[in-house]
Amino acid sequence: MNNSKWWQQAVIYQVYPKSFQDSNQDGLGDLRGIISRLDYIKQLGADVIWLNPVYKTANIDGGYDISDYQSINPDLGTMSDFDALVTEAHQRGLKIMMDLVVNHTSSDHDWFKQSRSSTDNPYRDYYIWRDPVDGHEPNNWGSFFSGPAWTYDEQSQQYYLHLFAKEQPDLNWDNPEVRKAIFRMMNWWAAKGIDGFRMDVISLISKPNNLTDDHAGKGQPYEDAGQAVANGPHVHQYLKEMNQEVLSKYDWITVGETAGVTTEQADKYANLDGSELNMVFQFEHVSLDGNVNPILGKWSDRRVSLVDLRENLVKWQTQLAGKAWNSLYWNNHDQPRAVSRFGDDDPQYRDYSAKMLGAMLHFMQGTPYIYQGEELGMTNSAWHDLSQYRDLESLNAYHEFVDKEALVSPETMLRYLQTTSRDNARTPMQWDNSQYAGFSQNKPWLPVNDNHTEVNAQQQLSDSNSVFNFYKQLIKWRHTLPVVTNGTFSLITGNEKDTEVFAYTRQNSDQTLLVIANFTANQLTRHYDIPSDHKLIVQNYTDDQGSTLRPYETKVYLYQSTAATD
Ligand code: TEU
Repeated sequence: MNNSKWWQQAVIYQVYPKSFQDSNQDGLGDLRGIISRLDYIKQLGADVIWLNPVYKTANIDGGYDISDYQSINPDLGTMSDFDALVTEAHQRGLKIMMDLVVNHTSSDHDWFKQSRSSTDNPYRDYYIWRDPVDGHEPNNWGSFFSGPAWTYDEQSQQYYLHLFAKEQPDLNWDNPEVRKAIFRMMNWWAAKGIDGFRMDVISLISKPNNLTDDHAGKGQPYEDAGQAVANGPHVHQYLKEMNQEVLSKYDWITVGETAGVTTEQADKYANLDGSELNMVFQFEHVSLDGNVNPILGKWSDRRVSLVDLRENLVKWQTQLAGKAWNSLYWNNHDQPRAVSRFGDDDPQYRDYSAKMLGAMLHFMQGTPYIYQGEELGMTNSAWHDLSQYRDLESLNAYHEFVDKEALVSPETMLRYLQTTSRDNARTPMQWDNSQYAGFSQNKPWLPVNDNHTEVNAQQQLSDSNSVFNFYKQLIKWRHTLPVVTNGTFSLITGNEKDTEVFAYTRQNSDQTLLVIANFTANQLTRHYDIPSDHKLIVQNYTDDQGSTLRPYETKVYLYQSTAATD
């Protein structure tokens, strides 16, 4: 018996619409393109599609700068295409989760145009305006996308706050009218039949009471405002209000993108009592390789050690157990490709390590996310030229650290972009080995990865040993074995110090899973107690060599819990 909620047993497939499938041959992915690939997502076995923003946008930040919440970006299609997508998805038993971006709007949104038009406009208080202090910005906060988090408006002689680009002004959630307008908009989408929301930077919506200087320690030129703003004084009040006004009315999936959240805070955002959201989507395990230099922040080419990675993952597994719910992911549209970052994208090990990472993640507790192309083992783009990049975060960082401040050499920064840029994940989906990978017949907006001739869906669908078919199995096990959802997580005794292998169990009163993952290209020997009545349900080599673990080998054993506890 599995008493879990549907979204605890579900697997999410994330679609970045601009890079998934082009149907009208303009080099940009679109909604009709997604419709044409629904059977592929269904074949994989995922339950929910998370769509990155599809709304009207000024297109400064990949659609995260919305100029109208209730219309569709014409580059992607029309509202009737969107309705068709929902209908076609539902016909196949797939759900649609939209992106909700309400920490900020685009500066092209009508609310902001009104707001900046004069200090007494009724929309003035929809955003966060402050007088200059000594002729400068009101405080020392920096934008996540470089430079100050404040921009001066000549006409009204005040600064407005933008934690991201200056074209992404922050909404003032302390204004009840703002909250009402957002909740109204969410209910409007509900009436269109969507199945939930992933909420962009929702942990940042409630700003500290007095917007005083931050002392995070980054130093010059502007401080990282993330910690100062995350989990602000009213965030839980506002989410409870959202829950009452909107979420509680629907059987939705609701995911809070919660940068800067701790496990204690997660108990509030994603408490199993259902008072706020279903689950958090947090960043700790994907932040461990950054911050080598606080000024450079995420920009580095360091690899995280298995010991640090495991310690973090285990913390989230054990501290949320029975209280709150977490998302499981290796990559998304903001993060480098999983196999390049945590595995080995050398053709010799690419498939083995992609499968190993998949198994390791999918048997943990939480709701797993597969980012488009991960199920094929798609890799980072490995570009050598700045002109190939489009992402504003990457371009701004290059200009700040190389051109303006001369902190790093062009070669070093290009290497950091190769490992860390968001564009690594945004290259077009690799459907086949044709010139533009079956994504489009015309030159795509971002270059296709050269390795699409080897790494593509067409090849993998016909190969029973492919990464795609391995992921399909992982999803099938989650759907059939309750222990994957509800089992207690435990690290194998002694594993916390192992620098090469991650080994854990999941156990409920009926069954136990033992998951073993070799994180290295070395052949290793490890002895684990495995009852004789076991079944080997998942493996990425064709035979079982007992205590010998080959490069990136992963094995998942299933056995009766009674045998394990004897
Ligand atoms: O990202 C939030 C966020 O925390 C980013 O700063 C993230 O850490 C960074 O992009 C990683 O390099 C969300 C969206 O996922 C992202 O695409 C948007 O650009 C951002 O919010 C602003 O809406």
